[in-house]
Amino acid sequence: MNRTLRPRTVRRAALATVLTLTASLAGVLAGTPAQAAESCHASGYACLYEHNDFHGFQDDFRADRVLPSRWDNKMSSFRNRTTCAVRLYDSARGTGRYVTVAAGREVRSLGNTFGSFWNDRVSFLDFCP
Ligand SMILES: [Ca+2]
Repeated sequence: MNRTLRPRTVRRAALATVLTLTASLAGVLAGTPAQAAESCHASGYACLYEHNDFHGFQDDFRADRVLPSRWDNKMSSFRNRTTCAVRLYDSARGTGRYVTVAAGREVRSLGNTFGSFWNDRVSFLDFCP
């Protein structure tokens, strides 16, 4: 081997290593938080899902509200990424029956957790009741 080629060879090897590590790191960063692929914000929001196990349509809200028509009586799972409890009401007026999801908790199936009544039932969100 010619000594003058060695540094270049070493640099190439080092560059290849850096590129490999960068690609690996990018893969890790892209793959680590499952949330990254979702529309749900990491914190400060309540995340609604159309189906159980956080599947289907999803959206996030962070203030008391009547759910828009696309969400009215449609939600099946829920993540509370706020620092407050969130009450989920059947009534769009935010009165009557409700269930409460504590701060930081998630519910994979409203129907399984709170009873089948609560699947596709929620019409109003009440933050920090
Ligand atoms: Ca309802």
